[in-house]
Amino acid sequence: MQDNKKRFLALLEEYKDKKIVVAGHRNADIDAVCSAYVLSKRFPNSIISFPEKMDEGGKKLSKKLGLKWFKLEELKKEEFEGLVVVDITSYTLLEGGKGWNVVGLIDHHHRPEKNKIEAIYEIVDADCPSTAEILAELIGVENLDSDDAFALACGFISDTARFKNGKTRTFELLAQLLRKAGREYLEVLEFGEHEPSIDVKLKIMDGFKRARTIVYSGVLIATSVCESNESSVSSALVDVADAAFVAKWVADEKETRVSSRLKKHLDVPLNDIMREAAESFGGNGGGHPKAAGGSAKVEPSVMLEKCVEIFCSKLD
Ligand SMILES: [Mn+2]
Repeated sequence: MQDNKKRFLALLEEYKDKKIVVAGHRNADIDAVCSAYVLSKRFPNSIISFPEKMDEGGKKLSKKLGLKWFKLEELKKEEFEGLVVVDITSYTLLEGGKGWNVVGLIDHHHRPEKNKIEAIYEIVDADCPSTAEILAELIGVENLDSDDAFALACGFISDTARFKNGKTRTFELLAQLLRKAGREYLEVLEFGEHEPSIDVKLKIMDGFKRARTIVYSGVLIATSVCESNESSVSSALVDVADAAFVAKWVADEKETRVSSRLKKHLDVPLNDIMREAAESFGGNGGGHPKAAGGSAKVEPSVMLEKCVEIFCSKLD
């Protein structure tokens, strides 16, 4: 963290007054939104940008914060000194970021081999449950205003999946953030954990109906195929199963995307499994040990079979 702090201060020092863009990943989630919001306030001449659209939780929080953002595809990189990216480590979820001068990267994902975003100041802590927590630590809760503290607390709740993971430090910082925000936990929970719409809930129920199960070595694995909301289906399935792999066919790209989740008691790194599965078909994969994803240009059933095969091989 010390080195990260040094790099963060150097980034601030060099770019504080420059015209920069703070950007998060495609389908920006609560952690990406709160991180971009709080970081952008440290750079008074910055604007916030995301590629395409946000996810539902990200949308709700950004509305609450009154966050203004631009589509990355619509910005002209020549008009800015550079890009600072948050909550993202590879270009897979930031295609439009290619060719930009990336001056900073603040993130909590494992650095991938392929498609890696390289920045002048790289501030990465793959052991940290959220980018929000990295920022709370780097900026210091005492230097945040109540809106910043509220926003980051939402990121803590969201990226720990309501504290399914987290460290002692996570809880210490969260208590400080709540105090600083002047809010009760339940008020923050409303924005930190987005209640899915009926539509999404129906998709989740559908995912359960189509689920197939495998018991291997005492571990219950569930797979399913859905038309959308694969990460919500995957998260819901793993409330019951020990591991879930949910595939979606993306017709435009002629590829399968898989979202996977793992129960806390299992110590098999899903990000490695997803990377291996996707790369075996020439695709990309990665993420976190308990929540990961991957995509490759093969049929959903083929990709799911590969994920399960690799997963089971790690259980032996
Ligand atoms: Mn995150």
